This record gives sequence, C-alpha cells and structure tokens, in this order.
Amino acid sequence: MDLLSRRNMLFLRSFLLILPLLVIKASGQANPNVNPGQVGVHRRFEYKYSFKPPYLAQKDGTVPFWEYGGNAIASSEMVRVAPSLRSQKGAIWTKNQLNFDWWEVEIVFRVNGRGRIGADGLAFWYTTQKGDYNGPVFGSSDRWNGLGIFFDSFDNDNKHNNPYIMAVLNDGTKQFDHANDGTTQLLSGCLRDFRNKPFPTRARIEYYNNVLTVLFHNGMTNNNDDYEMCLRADGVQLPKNGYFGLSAATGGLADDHDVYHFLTTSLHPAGQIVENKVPQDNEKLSQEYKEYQEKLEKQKQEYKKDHPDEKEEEEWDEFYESENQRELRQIWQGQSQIFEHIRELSRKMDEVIGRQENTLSLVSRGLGAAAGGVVQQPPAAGGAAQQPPMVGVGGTISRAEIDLMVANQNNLLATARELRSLIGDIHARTDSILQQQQRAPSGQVQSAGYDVQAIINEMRDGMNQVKQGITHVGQKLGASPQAQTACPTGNCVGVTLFLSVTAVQLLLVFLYTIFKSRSEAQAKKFY
Ligand SMILES: [Ca+2]
Ligand SMILES: [Ca+2]
Repeated sequence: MDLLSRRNMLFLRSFLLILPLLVIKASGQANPNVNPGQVGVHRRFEYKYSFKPPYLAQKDGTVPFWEYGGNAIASSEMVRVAPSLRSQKGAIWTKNQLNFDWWEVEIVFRVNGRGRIGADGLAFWYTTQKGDYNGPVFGSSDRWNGLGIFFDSFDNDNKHNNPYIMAVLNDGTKQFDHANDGTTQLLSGCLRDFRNKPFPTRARIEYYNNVLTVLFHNGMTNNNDDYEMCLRADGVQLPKNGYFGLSAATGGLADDHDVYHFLTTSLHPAGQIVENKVPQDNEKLSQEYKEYQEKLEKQKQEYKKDHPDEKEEEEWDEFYESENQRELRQIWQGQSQIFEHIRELSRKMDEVIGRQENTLSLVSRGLGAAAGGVVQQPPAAGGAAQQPPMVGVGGTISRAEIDLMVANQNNLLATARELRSLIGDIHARTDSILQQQQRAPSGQVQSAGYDVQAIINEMRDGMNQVKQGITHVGQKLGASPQAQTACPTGNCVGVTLFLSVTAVQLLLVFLYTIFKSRSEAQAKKFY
C-alpha cells in the first residue's frame, strides 16, 4: 500500500470517527411529524387513486379510476393535461372520494415549451368537489373547497418571481388572485424552475397529522432521492373525503403539461392497521418461505455429497479475502452510510430553511400590513434572492434579528455545501482506489502517487547538484598553479605548499617515534 492510499485511509478513518457525532446531533433534532416514512407509520399504496405507465390509459382511452376532460389527452405513457397550443384547458379527477385521512402523493411531470417563458401552469387539487375541466384557475374551478398546489409558470404580476410553486387553501368563498399570482392568498411557496428540465420533475405532497409538506425534485438528475424541501405548513385543516385532481391551462404562451406518474400512498399512524388480510398473507408467505428454505437445504446437501472436493475450495476462497479487499469493502460501506447521513442532514437543513422562509414571509406580510397599504413583497425563495423587509420595526421582531436569521441561514447553506463537496471528494478518491485495485489483480495497490514521483524527482535533482559540486572541486584540485593566484578569498593554501608541509610534519613525527623507541630500549638495558 503506497503513501497516497494510506493518507486516504487515514482521512476516511478520521471522518468515520466524527460521523457518530453528526448522526447524534441530527437525530436529536428529529421531529416525529416531519417524515412519517421513518417513524413506524403504516403506508399503503392506493391504486384507485393512482396512475402510472405502462397501460396508463386503456385502448378505449379511459384511465381506470379516473375521469378527464377539456383538452386533456391520456395515452398509455402519460396524461397531457394541457397541450402546447394557445388557450387550452384540461383536467383529470379521481372517480372516488378518499377513504383515508392522511396521504402522500408523488407526481412525476414535465412542463416543456419552446419559449423562454411559458404559461400558465399545472395544478394539483385536493377538494371536496371535482372541479371543472375548463375553469379559470389553471384549468379548474375557482372558489374551491380544499387545497390547491400550483406550479405557476407565468409571471402575471411582473415581479420576476416565476416559475413559482405555492400552496393555496380555500374554503369555497375566495376568488383566486390571478393578477398577483396568488401572493395575497398563498399559504406558503417556493421559487423553483420546473420548465424544460433534462429529466422529469417531481413533487411529493404529504399531508399527515395536519402538517402539509411539499418536496420538489428539480429534474436535473434521475435520482429519486434528490428531493428538496419546498414548503411546510403546520396546523393545516383539510376537509375529509375529498377528490384528487390535476389541471392545467395555457394562454397566449403555451407549454405541454405532461404527468407521467400520480402515486398515492395512504398513511396510517402506528397501531391502526385497517386490513386483516395482511396476517393471512403473511402466514401463507412464511409457509412458502419455509418450504423453499427446506428445499434449498436439501439441494445443498445433495450437492455436497456429489462434489465433496469443491466445498473446501469455496470456503478457502471466501476465507482469504485479502486485506485490501476487506479494507475497501469497509470503506465502501462506511461511505454509503456517510452519504446517506449527509443526505439526511441536507434534507433537514432544507426543511429549516423552508421554515425560515415561511417566517420571513409572515414577518414581511405583518410589517406590510402595519405600514398600511404598502404593497406586499412575495416571499422570495432560493436563498440568494432573499430580501429582509426594509420597513422599520413594527412588532416584536427587529431588523437585526431578521438579519441574524438570514446570516444563520447562509451559514447553514455554506456548511451543507462544504459537506457535499467533502463527500464528493471522498467518492472520487475511493473511485480511484477501486480502479487501481481492479488494475492490479494480485491485490496490491499500485503506486501511481503524484507525491512519490515528485519526491523521487527532487532526490534526483539533489544528486545531480552534488555530482556537479564534486566535479567542480575535482577540477579545482587538478588545476594549474596559476589557479592558486586566482583564489578569491586570499585565505586558501596552495596544494604543493600544503602537501610539503604535511610531508615535513609526518617526517618529524616519524623521527620522534624512532627516537623515543630507541631511548626506551636503552633505558630497559639498565634494569
Ligand atoms: Ca401566474
Ligand atoms: Ca409573479
């Protein structure tokens, strides 16, 4: 194992040590209402309130359990709620009322058009009555009773804040404020571009324990996990037993409004299982599983009898997982975990940001009302476009506090980005290790480290310098007597002079030794 991969290993190990802290911190902030998928909520796919390809529409053009009208067209692959022609309107509604209170709906859709700007948008509905197929609000009826989630492409109020996603509640009395793009009525929203994306865009709308959450997937990847928080609202009271619907409209500008998947899952709190079919199924399945297991075991034993030699080889093979392989496997597993946790963290962060945006919009609305007739600023989303209200202090929240909130939010964003880049880095490094591993079938990681190469180069240069120095000195020593006069310092001694002095000294020492040994020998004679 070379220097580079060792360094990588150390880096990973230290990161793994930090990880539990991050996880503890994250789990400490968890809110049981936020994500029912993780707190033991029973989920059930509701096929009577869903559609998806293939065979979305049957041969006669009908969509099972749904009815559509207006300019909507259904094919086996998708529902084109409104096509890219001028002034089109269409809608599709579930035939049946809901028979469950809490739900999650995932919509996979595309809003595509040739123009830089499109119109008008797509709407998701949960209402007590089915709406029209050619109504004034994105193709459906106004004065609805329930919830509308609007994907509003066109910027009617010219505030440069579209495409915009918003949730609007209505009790059947309010008329939708088209001129202001609904900013006077919206519950919450976010600025997200959903037009002309490389992959289908997705929205996950969840209503559980009176908390409405809208997650959005921007269609830049095909990864199902890349949802971002768009909005979250507590204390939402929707009427029971409503209908689901989708509608869309075009105007002078026109987009195709295509919906590929409409997937409904009902959510049931833990301990409230409705069906009793499940245990029977379970019993049957576990019985089958047992039978298969016995069969497998039997076959295994038979195989062992027939091939007594092979067994050992297999075991030895598994036993000798090389150290590198094991280490890589552990790193890989650790990494996957890290990645999951970071995704979770960033999701939570998005959620926090969503809440702050809510608060900001509330504050600005409150201040606007206090200032009296000041035109309201729609809540800008997306982080960068945020503007704290410029009006003076009107309530309990001061300008400084809002600034602080914004600063905090930016900090959070920066941290999240750092974490993301860090994990990307780790990925890249591991990939390179893996590639190297593949290249070396012996299991030895080959050294191709840039650092090692650099060090060797440096050493080579150093050696060359030393060599040059030696030859230089050699030349000096072998030079003619004239070179001595050219001695730059004046302190240096000529080679001949130095040699002769040394010779004289040696001679003197030699003579002294002879003299001494003789006198000692004479002295011995006297004893
Ligand atoms: Ca609009
Ligand atoms: Ca607008």
